[in-house]
Amino acid sequence: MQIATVKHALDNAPYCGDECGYWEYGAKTTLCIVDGLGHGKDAEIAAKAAVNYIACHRSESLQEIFTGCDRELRGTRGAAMGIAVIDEKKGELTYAGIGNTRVIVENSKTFRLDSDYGIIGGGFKKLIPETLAIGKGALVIMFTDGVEELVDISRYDLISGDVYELAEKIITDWRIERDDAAVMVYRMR
Ligand SMILES: [Mn+2]
Repeated sequence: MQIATVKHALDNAPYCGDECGYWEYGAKTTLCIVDGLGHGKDAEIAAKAAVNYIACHRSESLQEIFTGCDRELRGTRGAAMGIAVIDEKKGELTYAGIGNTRVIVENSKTFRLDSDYGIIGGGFKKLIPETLAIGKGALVIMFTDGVEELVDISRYDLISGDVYELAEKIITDWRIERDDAAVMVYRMR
């Protein structure tokens, strides 16, 4: 697999409230993107706590991870969070999210998957993971609301372009000037 993450803090601040994480183990890869509410140091504390929690609990189900992370982040600013689990052997991606982090899956067709309402650290009512079949060369692009929701990726070289260059282009062309921003791009081998 290829993977790239790019972050941009509002006003080039030393803290960034957006955070990404990824872990590969066997044929499975877990990707996460987290947006600590607002921006600045307290947003960064919440986002890092969420990524640390996922790192320690990634073998659990998405339901368990989201429930546990929600508990873990009580007392912080709270966060929006999206997690994609990719099983390369089965050719399957399962996504769940709470709040306004976003995911686009490009696999000859373009899919935008939905997140559910709520705040990690502030509670959520329901979490409905979605599973998609994906194949060789599939792209998964996850981003926070510091990037335009309707980002048009059709203008980029999605087949053979470098994932880091693609992440850079997306954040450069579609970043919103009033928030932190983060983009993660994954390409299946
Ligand atoms: Mn944000």
